[in-house]
Amino acid sequence: METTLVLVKPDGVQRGLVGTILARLERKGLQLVGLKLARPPRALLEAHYAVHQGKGFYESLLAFMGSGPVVAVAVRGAGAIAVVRGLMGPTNGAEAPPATLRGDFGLSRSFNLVHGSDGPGTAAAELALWFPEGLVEWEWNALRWVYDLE
Ligand code: IDP
Ligand code: MG
Repeated sequence: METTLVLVKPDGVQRGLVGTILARLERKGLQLVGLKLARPPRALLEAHYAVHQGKGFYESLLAFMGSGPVVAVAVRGAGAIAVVRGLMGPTNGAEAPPATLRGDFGLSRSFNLVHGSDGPGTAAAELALWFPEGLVEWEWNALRWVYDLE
């Protein structure tokens, strides 16, 4: 099982899409193992987006991400990193296909509602950044209906 970080960005919180986004994750068959509403400090956002430092959109990205609360979600499942990226759709909402979160709810490249870790290394690093207290471990009884366990 993989665990990955999802953020509902400030635009998603402002637009009242937190429940919709959480519902998509849950309905897909991902287990929630971390969930919080947070107002991220600048230092956290700098660490989270270190890979984009120096790019033209970096400062506006940090300003946007610090403009209001975000919802941090840790989800677990088989191939969860790629599954979440698929549910999100590509970066630009105008290009994201229907039935993806970005495709269904936005038209912007900057304000694109969700973040999802892009690989095992970034998932581990981002989970440690956003959930330094650790995740919530629990026995998930729906597992046998979502996966082929044999
Ligand atoms: P991703 O979120 O789909 O992984 P990244 O390339 O990692 O996309 O970019 C991180 C975030 O930075 C994007 O989700 C978006 O909010 C913002 N961003 C990326 N590219 C641009 C751009 O060209 N203009 C403005 N904002 C951008
Ligand atoms: Mg990215």
